[in-house]
Amino acid sequence: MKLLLIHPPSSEVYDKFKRKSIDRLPIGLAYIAAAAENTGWDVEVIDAEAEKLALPELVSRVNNRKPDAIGITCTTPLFPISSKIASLVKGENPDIVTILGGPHINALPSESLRDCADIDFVVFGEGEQTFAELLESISKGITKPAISGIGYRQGSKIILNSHRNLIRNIDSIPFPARHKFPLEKYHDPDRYNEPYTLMVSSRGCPYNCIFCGSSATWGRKVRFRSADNVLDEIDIVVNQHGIRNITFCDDTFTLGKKRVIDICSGIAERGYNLEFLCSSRINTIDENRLEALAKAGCKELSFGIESADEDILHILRKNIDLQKVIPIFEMVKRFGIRVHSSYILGNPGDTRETIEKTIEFAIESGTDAAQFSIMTPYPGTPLWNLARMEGALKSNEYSDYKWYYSVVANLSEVSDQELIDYQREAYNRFERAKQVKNYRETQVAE
Ligand code: B12
Ligand code: SF4
Repeated sequence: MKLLLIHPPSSEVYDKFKRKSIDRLPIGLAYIAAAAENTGWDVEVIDAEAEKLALPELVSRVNNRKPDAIGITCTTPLFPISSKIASLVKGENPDIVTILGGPHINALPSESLRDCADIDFVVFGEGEQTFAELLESISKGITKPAISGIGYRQGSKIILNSHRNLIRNIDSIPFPARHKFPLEKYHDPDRYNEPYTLMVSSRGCPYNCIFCGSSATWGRKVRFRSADNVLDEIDIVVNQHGIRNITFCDDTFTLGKKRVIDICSGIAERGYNLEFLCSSRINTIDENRLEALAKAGCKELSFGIESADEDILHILRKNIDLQKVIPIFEMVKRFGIRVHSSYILGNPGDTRETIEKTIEFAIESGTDAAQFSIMTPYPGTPLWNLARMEGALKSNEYSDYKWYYSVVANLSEVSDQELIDYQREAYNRFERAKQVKNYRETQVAE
């Protein structure tokens, strides 16, 4: 049996907003590919984003390959295009089984089936075991599989099976099937070393920020891979794929001090000569971890700060101490590691004053790079529930859920247009301030 896995072309959604395309390994799909390979299905992948395929070209490629089933991964802004792919494929060949998975489906499984009649199955939650079982059922011709973690349609009724328990020991999960993906097409937007890949060393986050969609997939408990298991995967990516640069896309890579230090010491001892980026939090970093990270080749740490207003941070349940942010940034930089930090504009309760304060904070904080997003209530988050309760959801068009230059629900005290202007202005002001600072530094050096 033949399976085709698809990473949809997100540039169709993002190009309008002049965002760079996202040429990165779709790592969830790579895990799914590995799980599918173990079932004996013949697995192929089309990364339409990396290959810059427009929809007609993608669909004709699918038709040429004549798969028995296709699996598409999607976040919320990519749900419309993913559904469209399912419909176009079905339109040409109704026998192809269409399966959708990914963060949007994890949050809204039955709504996704309702929203697109051409999706045969949704897989929600941690996907590996569910997908492997579903493929087995499909190859046996079972039309109503009794498998937890799936949904499907029976006549006009939508059937949602029970939720699947998370895999207890995540060391047991097969490594992502990178050999199926066009690794040479993936680029690190910050242009550190290449070849470049993504890796995940833990699943989940114990925090509770109201805007975050992570728990819709992973719950509130973190499961860590052992340092040895992570190092085994690094061994493969370095020695088989020649990788020189990794982004660890854990929710918070620096959680669990001993494990972080063990992974970093392992990287340093093995002399991989790697560069890597990872995420942190103001309360999960210290000198010991920084020393280990720097020795192992960490070039950048990213921090979610979100707002420079204590009350707003409280509303967001961010649980960080604002007073510690600048001293921590300074400490990180002392170890030769760049700081990236992200901020949200248009939070519940945000006013012109709090937004100004946030932008000024980002400029003054010493962060090397900053991301300013417009508050977006992703399905399944407490923020989404709040926006719905307040009747504030303006758009049912999921391609608008992208943080950039569009306002899906405005719970702040400033207008939509002002938020969009503030986002542009925040980037401009941040860049201008950086240029001035760099200029001053070169003058002093000369
Ligand atoms: C790293 C990351 C990124 C990276 C790289 C993503 C990549 N190439 O994989 C970058 C920076 C590019 C990125 C971009 C965006 N991201 Co992001 N990202 C993450 C993050 C932190 C980790 C993703 C990850 O590694 N997951 C690990 C893998 C194993 O999990 P997974 O992809 O969910 O896959 C599992 C299941 O979902 C399922 N599955 C997935 N695909 C499929 C397909 C099939 C067929 C099946 C059966 C199952 C299945 O099985 C997988 C294995 O168990 C998550 C937070 C999180 N912890 O999930 C946010 C997250 C996924 N991102 C989010 C968002 C919003 C975005 C952006 C929209 C932001 C923006 N405005 O630009 C874009 C969208 C990009 C796109 N093309 O869709 C939201 C998604 C919410 C939602 N409902 O859509 C999350 C949850 C973060 C949040 N704070 O809410 N992201
Ligand atoms: S935003 Fe970061 S810290 Fe907050 S819950 Fe999500 S992953 Fe955890």
